[in-house]
Amino acid sequence: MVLLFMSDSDDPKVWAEALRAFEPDLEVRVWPDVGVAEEIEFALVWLPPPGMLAGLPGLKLIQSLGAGIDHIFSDPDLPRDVPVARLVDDELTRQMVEYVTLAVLSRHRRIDRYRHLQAERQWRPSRSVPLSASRVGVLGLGVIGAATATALAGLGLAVAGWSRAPKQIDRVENFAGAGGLDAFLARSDILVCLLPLTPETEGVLNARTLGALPEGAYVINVGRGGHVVEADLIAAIDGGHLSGAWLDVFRSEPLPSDHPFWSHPSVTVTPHVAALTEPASAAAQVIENIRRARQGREPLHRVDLAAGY
Ligand code: NDP
Ligand code: OXD
Repeated sequence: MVLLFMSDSDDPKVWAEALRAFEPDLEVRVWPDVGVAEEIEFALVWLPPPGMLAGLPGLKLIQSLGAGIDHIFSDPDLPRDVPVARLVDDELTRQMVEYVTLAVLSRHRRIDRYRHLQAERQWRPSRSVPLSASRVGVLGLGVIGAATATALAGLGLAVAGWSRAPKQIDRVENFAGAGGLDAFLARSDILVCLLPLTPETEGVLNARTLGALPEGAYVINVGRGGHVVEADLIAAIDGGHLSGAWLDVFRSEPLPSDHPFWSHPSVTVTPHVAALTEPASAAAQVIENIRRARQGREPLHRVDLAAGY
C-alpha cells in the first residue's frame, strides 16, 4: 500500500505518523521521491504540479489536503477517471467559523477606525450599534458557509446566504442562483465569500457585483483569490463605495511584496490561514478513503467533476 504525499505547506513527517497510526503497513513517499510510479495507489496533495498525477498510472484515489479542490482541478492533465475527494473536517470548519466571526465582529465594532486613531494618538470613543443592525451576506452555504452563517445568526447578526440551489437554514435568509444574487448583494453590509473556485464563480466579486453592495459595505474573502477582480476591489474602496476588505486568499500566493493590498490602509491581509488542516483531526478520513478505494467503493466527499466542487 503506497501513498504519495505532495504539499509545500504541510509537514510530511507529521502526516505519515498520523496516517500510520491507523494503517501501520501504509508506505508514505514524499514528492518528488516517487520511486516506482506504478506502485502508487493514493495521492494526498495540496497544489500538485500540473502533470504530476497523470504520471501515476496505478492511482485509485486523489485526496485533497484541504476543503477546496481547485488546486487539483486546475491541472489540465488531471486523470479524469480517478476519484477526487475533498476534506470535510470539523476542526477545519471550526477554525473557519472562528476566523470569519473575528473578521465580522472587527468590522461591526469598527476596529479599523480605532487602529487609525491609535496611530494618531486620538482618544475618540463612539457608541457601538446593535448586532442586528449589521446585515451579513454569506456567499456559499456549503459545509463551511452554512456553519458560519448559523454561528453569526446565533450571535444576533442579520444573516443571509447565497447558494446555487435553494437552502433552508434556521435564522438565515436564503437567496439562490444567478437570479437571486443582486437582491442578496443589495442587503449585505458585510459580505463574506465562502464559495469554491469554479469556472462559474471565478471573478464573481467584480465592479458590477461590488457596485451592487450597499454604500460603505465591507468585503471578507476566505474562499479563493480567484473570486475577486483585485483591481475592481481596490477601485471600489478608493472610490469610497466600499469601506474596506479583509482578505485571507489571493490570486497569487504568497502575495507578491509589491502588491497594493499590503499597504492599503483599509485592507487587512492574512496569509491563507483562516483554517489549516490538522493531521490529528483529518487523518482518519483519509484512511477511510484509502480503505474504500482499495475495496473499489466511493470515497467520502467525492467531488463532482462536472460541477467543479
Ligand atoms: P462546499 O462545497 O460544501 O460548499 C460550496 C457552496 O458554494 C455551496 O453552498 C454551493 O451551492 C455554493 N456554490 C457553488 N457554486 C455556486 C454558484 N455558481 N452559485 C452559487 N452558489 C454556488 O464547500 P465548503 O463550504 O467546504 O468550502 C468552501 C470553500 O472555502 C472551499 O472551496 C475553499 O475554497 C474555501 N476554504 C478556504 C479556507 C481558508 O483557509 N481560507 C479553508 C477551507 C476552505 P449549493 O449548496 O447549492 O451546492
Ligand atoms: C482549504 C484551504 O481548502 O485551506 O482547505 O484553503
